[in-house]
Amino acid sequence: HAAEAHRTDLMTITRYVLNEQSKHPESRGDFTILLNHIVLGCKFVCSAVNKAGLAKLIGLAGETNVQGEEQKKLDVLSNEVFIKALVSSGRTCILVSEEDEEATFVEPSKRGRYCVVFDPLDGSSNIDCGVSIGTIFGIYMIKEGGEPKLEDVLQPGKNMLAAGYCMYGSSCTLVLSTGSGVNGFTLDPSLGEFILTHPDIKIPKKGKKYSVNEGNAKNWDGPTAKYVEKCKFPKDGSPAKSLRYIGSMVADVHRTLLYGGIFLYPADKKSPNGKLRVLYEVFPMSFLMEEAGGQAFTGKQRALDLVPKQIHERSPIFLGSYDDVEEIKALYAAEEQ
Ligand code: P6P
Repeated sequence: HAAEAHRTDLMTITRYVLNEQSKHPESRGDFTILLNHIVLGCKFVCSAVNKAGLAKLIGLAGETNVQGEEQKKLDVLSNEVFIKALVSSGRTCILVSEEDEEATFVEPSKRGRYCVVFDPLDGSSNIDCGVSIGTIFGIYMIKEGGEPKLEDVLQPGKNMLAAGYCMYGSSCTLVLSTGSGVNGFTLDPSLGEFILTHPDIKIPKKGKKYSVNEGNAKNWDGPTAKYVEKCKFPKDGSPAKSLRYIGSMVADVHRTLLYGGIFLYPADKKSPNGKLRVLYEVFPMSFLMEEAGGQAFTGKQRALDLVPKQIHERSPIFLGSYDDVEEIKALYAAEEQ
């Protein structure tokens, strides 16, 4: 009967969030409404990504985004969808998107207490070859009442109330944490609902895979070079780690979360702060890793302790299995001495 009950007692993401809300009797349901609008955005992008090949949505839009990268039509579409969904929720006051140079301050009549930072379609350079891509998001509460200010989105990642990603691949999987563990939901297209498929995800304490762009090896600093060398030629006779690198952060992080191991985007001589963006790549993934029992390190400090100064600033990042990140922390600490 348990299996039967499981099949008929569908735990959807909406029910899950409502359950979480019921733990906070004082809450007015705003957070639930906000998350429902994020979920709506993910469903729309999932459908657009799946049709992209057919609908000729791929291919360059001819514009370039603030990062100076060729903007593909799906980028433009996804960004617009999320901005509109978040504003229409009536629960947000500041939005930061990877696609927009400036933060969006929501008009007063539609304002709420939450700030959302997001990358609407991370890894989009992989769209044309069918590699999994994804939406990454993080949610802050505005610091104090009154006029929303840029400082409200320049908070350390540890102040996030929730973070998650939606991966558009062979299936559409939304991984979410609201601060009490990590849960994975898979879209059932026939229902149009995200169903709980990965309850209470915990990352293995140690993994057998490392994930880094080896093409940057000539520019790595000492500790990173030493760590990768150790992965390939372990001194203690343990087996070498396997290299798995997709080049799409959501896909690389999702595999690391489920199978264990470590994902690295280090600083290098060309880019002293690495490549990944603090607010909407490093923080949400670090939040999830810590909630799943892993950890996230910048080379200098715990990633979630970082206080950003600009909304598009970058940071090196090492995240994944607790013991694996511990090893690279020790190499950076030794470098300090
Ligand atoms: P590289 C994709 O463009 C992205 O922003 C992340 O999704 C991914 O982890 C990283 O860049 C890949 O960068 O330099 O290895 O191609």
